[in-house]
Amino acid sequence: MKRYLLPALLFCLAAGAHADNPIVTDIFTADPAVVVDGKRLYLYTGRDEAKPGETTYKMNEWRVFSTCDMRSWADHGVAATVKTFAWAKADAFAADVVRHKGKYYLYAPVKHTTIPGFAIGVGVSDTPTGPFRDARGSALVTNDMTRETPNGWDDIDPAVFVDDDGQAYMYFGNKVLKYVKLKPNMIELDGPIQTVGLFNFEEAPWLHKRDGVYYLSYASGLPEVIAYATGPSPTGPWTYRGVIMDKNKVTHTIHQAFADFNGKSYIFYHNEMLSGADYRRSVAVEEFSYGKDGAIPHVAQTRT
Ligand code: FUB
Repeated sequence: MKRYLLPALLFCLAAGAHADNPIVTDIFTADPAVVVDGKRLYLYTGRDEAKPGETTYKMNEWRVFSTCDMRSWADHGVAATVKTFAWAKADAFAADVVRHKGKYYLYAPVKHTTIPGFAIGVGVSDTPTGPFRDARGSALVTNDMTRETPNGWDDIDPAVFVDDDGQAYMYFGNKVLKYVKLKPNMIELDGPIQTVGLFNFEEAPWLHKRDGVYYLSYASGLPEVIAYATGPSPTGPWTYRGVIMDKNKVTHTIHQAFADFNGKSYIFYHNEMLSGADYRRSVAVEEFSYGKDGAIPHVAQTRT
């Protein structure tokens, strides 16, 4: 049965396990991030606008969708664009959204107009669907050329985790994983940027906590697989736990996010199933169960 994608009508069909992949079929979506807020799960994605045959990312905006049953999805449209940040010029790469004290914060990597490479901006909104406005008027993290990677992608893929004590941490990076504490206002750094040694880290960090265990998942290698490590705190030390999902058939990236929702556990990711092309990706989701020891099992992609 096909999932229903509705223009922001917030009602639910019968509850049930998730149905078809990919979640969105009228545009190409990539880089999922999720927020569970009350009875709804909000899915944030980038949008791939590359034309057939193009071999670079064309990404200008972030979109938002929501569901109450993992079956019927509402399309809330554009949450933010590159133009949300007056200091940015291009490349709406993988963003993350967190809810904190009744507000929603979007952490977004974009190319800076004057500083080479990527920078990370923060948007804020009173609602999960946005639109988000620039919370600072300047980038939260800008490129420090002393730690720049050759492709200028050193500061991409922010993922923000707020621990039970209210302390927020932002993880980000390409090839080298970094993290930094955020101040309680969520829009300023609190202390120095630290680096983390993590086995075969490529990009797309995601931090979640379950039963007192911190799970740090990430895209590993190139083509990417989804791998993870666990630790006793948001800053580790991290123990490598293995591969969760194998590489895609065509798309060299995979970019995961996790959520527990309505008593079930889900992993979101992207692949090429709608287009067959690397730069025209689609977000998909799989349900899984943690092992008795808390391990995340190997998860296969479903293609129907
Ligand atoms: O979508 C552009 C980039 O590709 C993201 O920032 C990475 O995570 C990879 O998915």
